[in-house]
This record gives sequence, structure tokens and C-alpha cells, in this order.
Amino acid sequence: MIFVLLKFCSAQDTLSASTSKRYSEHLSLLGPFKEGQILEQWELSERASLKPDSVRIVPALPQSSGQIWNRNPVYYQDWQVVFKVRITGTKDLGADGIAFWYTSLKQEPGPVYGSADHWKGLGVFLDTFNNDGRGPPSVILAVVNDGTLSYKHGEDGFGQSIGSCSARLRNTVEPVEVTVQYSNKILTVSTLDPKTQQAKVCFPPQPVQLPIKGHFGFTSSTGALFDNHDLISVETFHLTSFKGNEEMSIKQREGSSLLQKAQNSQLQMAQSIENLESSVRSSLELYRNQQERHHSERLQKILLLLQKTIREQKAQDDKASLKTFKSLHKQVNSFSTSLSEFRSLLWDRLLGIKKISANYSKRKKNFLNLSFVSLILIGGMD
Ligand code: MAN
Ligand code: CA
Repeated sequence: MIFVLLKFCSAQDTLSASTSKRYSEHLSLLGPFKEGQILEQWELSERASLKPDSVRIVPALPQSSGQIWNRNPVYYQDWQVVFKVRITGTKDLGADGIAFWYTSLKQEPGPVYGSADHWKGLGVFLDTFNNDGRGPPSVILAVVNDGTLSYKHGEDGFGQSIGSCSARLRNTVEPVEVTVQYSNKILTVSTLDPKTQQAKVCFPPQPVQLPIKGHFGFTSSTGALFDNHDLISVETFHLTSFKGNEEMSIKQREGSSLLQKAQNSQLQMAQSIENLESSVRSSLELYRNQQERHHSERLQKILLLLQKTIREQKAQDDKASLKTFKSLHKQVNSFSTSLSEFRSLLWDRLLGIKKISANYSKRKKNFLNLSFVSLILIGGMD
């Protein structure tokens, strides 16, 4: 239900011809926004706020920080995130920049661009202030941390990055566009040249090991110096590639593409359930501080989501999942009739959905293992 786009990519995308990419709506962020609006898929904290065309992660105030984290874990092994930022200030110098994160957990606020140190996963930092006076005035650098590294902010992460490049980041005519790609365990960071519209790799692609089911986030902080740090858009893609596809026979190719489709459908299923769970959870939050009208609207949304999911599962003729979704549907339907018992019932349902979700995760894992083995058997992978 989430994948909208399927296309084979061009060479300038730094993807091989045997890689397909699909747009992932729930991991993306596009305006326009209304001030005070609650975003379904993203949560804002500290100084982060919505502007009509962007998320102001942190405003031009000294000693401040802000964060925006996606609410969903990333189920994809291979992904590509394209984000646009605008960093503006009225002074000659501004600070401190924006971090893009893919970490095992949503991080708490902290000292690394407004996010906690000792993270597990990847940080790509758009550093706008040269703290130790070494090197270029502003840089993009990637730092992988297994939880043991303590980031050296005062030395701009000197000796800690897996790669970096000098980049103009403040008061640019066009927003700064960065692409972070993790495919076949290779990390590629590139920027878009606003003049030529060509992608430029920031440093040679690096092999890295990132945690599974991580979270995407963007954080920012200021110190004695400050800037407005705006996140304009995030577009996330799920990448799938067939290794050695060129040498495969037509039969093999059909086989692995079928498996890939099945795999995607399992991932979508698990994702749907996660989405449902977070819908139910936020309904609970709404219940506490808003009126009944919200409950029914919210419930209606959940029902629509369920119905849509069921329709899609029906199309895939997956009997087992259809049954699960049907029972889920029944459960939600039944509690919609009794709004007064909303809260207590909802807790029950939430637990139920959690169970189902765990069950699906297990199924998904088995399925992925199976697919992997089958791919090896049909010679689709090394
Ligand atoms: C101060 C400190 C630093 C920060 C700079 C620039 O020196 O808060 O951490 O990098 O200001 O804002
Ligand atoms: Ca710095």
C-alpha cells in the first residue's frame, strides 16, 4: 500500500541497472505544513517547529537544539534517502549544522547536533562551523558508531569519519540536496550540484555495517553561533537489486522477481501492522486530551486503513494473512460501536495487535531466510 513508484534507475543515480527503487511514503516528508499540525509519521521535539514550507529543526537562537524523528522503523535492507535543507543566518558566521541519522533507536536529545552521543548506526553531519580551525570552513562527514565512540564536536569529528567533503552549506541560493544511500552494505553520500544538476559523490563509497530496523532522524543545534536550520523535504526509496542479474536465464530472473515481490508483500504487511499499531497508540493519546469527535474520526481512519490493507491482501490471495486481517477488522469494528468503552477496549486491542505484529515479524524473518535460500538455490545470488 505504501509503494507507489517502481522504476529502473539511470546510471547517474549511482545505482546499477539491476536495481529497482520504490518511493516509500511513510519514511518521506513533504510540505506544505500547517503550524501546530501533528505529523502522522514524524515526531518533533525541543525547538523543532513547522513552517509552511519546511520543518525548522532549530531556529537562529544561541544554545538551542531540535529534533525530528520518523516514527517507523526502517524494514528495508537497502535504501536511499534524498533530503533538502536550507541553512540561513544574517551573520558572517553561523553554527552548528544538521545531522541525518540512521540509528538502531530513536535517539534522545544530546550533544551531537542536538542528539545523543554513543549512537548505534550512522550519522551524516552537515557541519557549518569549523570548531578547531583545521580544514575547510564547512563540510559534510559520515560517522559510523557502534555505541562506543564519543563524538569530538570540538574537533569537528577529526579522525572519526569514514569520509567527508567540503561543501557550501550556509545561505546558498538553492537548498542543499544530499543523497544518502545504503545498498549491498555500501554507503554512498552525494550532493547535487545546483548548477549542473549532477550528483557528486562526497567521498568514495564505503563498506559499512548498519543495524537492521533502524530509525531515520534529523537533528540540529546551535552554540554561541546560530542559524535557522530548515528541513525542506525527505524522499526515501526502498532499493532492491538482483546480483548477477545479467547472467541469469529468463526463468531464473522470473523466479527471483517473483520472490522479490513476495518478499515486498511480506514487508508491506509487517509495515501495515506497525502503522496500525501506531494509529491505535496515537488514538489513545488523543483520548486523553481531546473530545469524542476525534475518536470516531481516528477510528474511521483505522478502519479505512484496515479495509484497504484487507483489499490489498485479498488481491494477493494470501489466505493466512487475509484471515488475520479479517479478524483484526472485526475487532476494530466491534469497538467502534461502543465509544464509551473506548479506552479500556483499545488497550486490549493494542495488546492484540502487538501480538499479531510480533507474529508477523517472526513470519517475515522466516520468509526472508527462506527467500534467501531459494535465491541461492536458483543461483540468483553469490
Ligand atoms: C560555542 C560552543 C560550541 C559551538 C560554537 C558555535 O563555542 O557552544 O560547541 O560549536 O559555540 O556555535
Ligand atoms: Ca563543527
